[in-house]
Amino acid sequence: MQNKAAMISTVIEKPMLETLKGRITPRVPLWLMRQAGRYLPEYRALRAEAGSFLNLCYNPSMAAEITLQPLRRYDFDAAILFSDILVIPHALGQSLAFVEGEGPQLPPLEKLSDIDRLDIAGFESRLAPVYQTIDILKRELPADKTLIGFAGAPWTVACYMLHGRGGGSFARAKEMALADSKGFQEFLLKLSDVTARYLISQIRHGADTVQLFDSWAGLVPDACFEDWVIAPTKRIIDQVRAAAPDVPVIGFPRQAGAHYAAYAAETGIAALGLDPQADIASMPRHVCLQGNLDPEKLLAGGDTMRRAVLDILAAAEGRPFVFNLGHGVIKETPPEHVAELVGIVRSWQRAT
Ligand code: 1CP
Repeated sequence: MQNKAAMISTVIEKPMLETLKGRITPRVPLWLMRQAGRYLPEYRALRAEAGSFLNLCYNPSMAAEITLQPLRRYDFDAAILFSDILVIPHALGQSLAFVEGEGPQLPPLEKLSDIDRLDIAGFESRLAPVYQTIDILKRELPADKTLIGFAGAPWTVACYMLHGRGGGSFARAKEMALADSKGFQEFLLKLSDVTARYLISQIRHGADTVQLFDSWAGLVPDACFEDWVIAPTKRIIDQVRAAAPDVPVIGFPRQAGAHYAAYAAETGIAALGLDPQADIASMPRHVCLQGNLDPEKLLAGGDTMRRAVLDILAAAEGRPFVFNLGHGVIKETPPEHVAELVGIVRSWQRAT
């Protein structure tokens, strides 16, 4: 009996995980950034019940439920842990509030060296609810689904820690970084080490892969890209690989433009997340690709979306590719458009 059980378990495959590892599977794996969230009425209902966004993130049964909500509606290949990139500064002791309609707000650090005053020792225990969420998901997710853990990349998290709020410019973070490049490098390396620890813990609890969101990579001056984006990402990946050599890491340096190739060549990522501006045909061939569909096309739906989806599938044919958006689902997106998108990807046939 034991042998039979072992045989069966080897047959079960996770198409998304296989693809990240460089295989071309018959099924093009599909998930969407922000697939759980405000466009879903069942998310909005739980969010209202929880009272605050952070309560949701730190409540394992609610966070697991939200993670699973999109998979109950759609034939996705992966679930992404429901949490936020800002739990790292929060777990380091920086206070954080998500203000309705305004996004996250943190009291910005006064100086770069303030990172040494943060509570690195207490950080893992504050994140325990996130690991408990993963424990629940590991039990509840079907065996063919891939569980994605994640963290913000150091530059993007530093933007919020130093500027204090979102909204796109992060002028204060950039000013502080440029004024003291050595101090900022140390800041990023410290953040890299806690981020690596966080991702390794997610993997130990059962994440099959992890994604690093560098949402604000496009704000980095060209001359600083190597130091602010590539070096910290490589440092994280080296540590994750040493602890978990088989776990592929997805890197998403949004709006990295001409730097995509160096990022893929130097960081050690297994898969490269593409924003809508990235051109699939000119991307490096040694990594898996993911993403690229403009979230506005999903918002629009209909023929506009169909044409964009088919163009992407054709451009990525013949290489390991995970279908996804080039950024998160826009909150006004009708849930039926997501169903339509899944239908198009599922009915598409590979060239033989
Ligand atoms: O209900 C609400 O009001 C909260 C909205 C919300 C949600 C649903 C926030 C606040 N975060 C999230 C979840 C979230 N955030 C996930 C969950 C998993 C999924 O994808 O389904 C993930 C992976 C993130 C990651 C995240 N948070 C990023 C990186 C990806 C990206 O969108 O660029 C960033 C930059 C954040 C910060 C953040 N958290 C929330 C908001 C509104 C923002 C952006 C603020 C800004 O514009 O600067």
